[in-house]
Amino acid sequence: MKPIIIATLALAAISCSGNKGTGQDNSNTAAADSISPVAELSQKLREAAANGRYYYGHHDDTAYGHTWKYAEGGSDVKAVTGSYPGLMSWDLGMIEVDSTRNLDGVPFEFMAAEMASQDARGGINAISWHPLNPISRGNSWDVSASPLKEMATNTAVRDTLTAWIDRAARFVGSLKDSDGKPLAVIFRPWHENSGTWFWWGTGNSTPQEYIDLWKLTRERFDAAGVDNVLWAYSPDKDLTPEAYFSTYPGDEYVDILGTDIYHFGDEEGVAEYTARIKAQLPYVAEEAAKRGKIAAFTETGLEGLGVTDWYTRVLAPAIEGIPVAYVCVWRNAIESEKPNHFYAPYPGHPSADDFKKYHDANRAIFVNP
Ligand code: BMA
Repeated sequence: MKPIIIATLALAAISCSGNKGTGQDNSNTAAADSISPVAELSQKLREAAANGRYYYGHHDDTAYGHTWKYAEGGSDVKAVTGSYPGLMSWDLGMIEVDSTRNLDGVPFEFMAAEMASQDARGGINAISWHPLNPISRGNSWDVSASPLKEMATNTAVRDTLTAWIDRAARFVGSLKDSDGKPLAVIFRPWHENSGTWFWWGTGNSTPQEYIDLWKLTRERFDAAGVDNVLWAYSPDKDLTPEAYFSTYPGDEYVDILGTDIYHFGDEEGVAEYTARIKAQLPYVAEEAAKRGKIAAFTETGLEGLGVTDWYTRVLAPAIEGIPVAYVCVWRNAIESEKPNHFYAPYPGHPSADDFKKYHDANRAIFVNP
């Protein structure tokens, strides 16, 4: 149940890429062997933010891209920049029903292997979860039933959720690095709960019901002995600090304070997106610092990158000076399935040159192949 708090940090002695690989930030690795994997992960994130840098993240980066699926060495980010993202994000949706593949078709076995590879190159892995609705069995966006309103009184709902959380815990707890040692990851369940679109979100649960879900999740992971996790809390945009913290499970349950804010509407949406970031991310970072936590921009992006210099002209200036440890954009779906659903450029896209500049500016952390 204890959050990871590192009281004193020997920042200079700890490398962003630990002792695991050939990431761009390799420096001194002497301290890395003596601490637990999760403490090492915490230190990597803290050191990045303390140095004015952050891990660049991309969801499902090596699973598929705009024009390919499961190709050895495949990554749209690498194809454009020469580097893998410093952070890779993955999703557990469908693990709750023992599926071998997640909701976007990614085999869990593949995912586990890719996480080990990402770790070996000095990178980081973060995991979200879009589970089914435990009452309707529709997807995460199915709000026709509100399980959290029933969790306290309906034992069937509670038992289902508990079993589902246990399956997630089993997978997360089983993750190993390339040496067979426990692999530390960021786990970000029940995200964007301030929005109304998920069954665990606003309108489908009270703040207390949501907090109880978090507590149940932590209790089950802890009971299963899963200790390779940094826990990330990530409500959505347009929140006052009071609203942000109204569903906060508590410092003893959370290691990373995050937020999800997307850019909508290409050029005409630039000002609104920037304003949303500047209204929320600074207080998230300040509160994280006060509480001894890590701050992160847990999800963002502009679908389809209709602003071709989005990375250097919109994202980079918007987050300048805000000490977040990572910034993660969402997935590049395969063109034949969702043609405009991509958040990182692919080779030949008009924003590819700008993304290379963003990579070369050396603020965002990528890792070498
Ligand atoms: C959404 C979209 C969906 C996807 C879901 C979970 O934002 O990308 O296509 O199924 O995330 O990854």
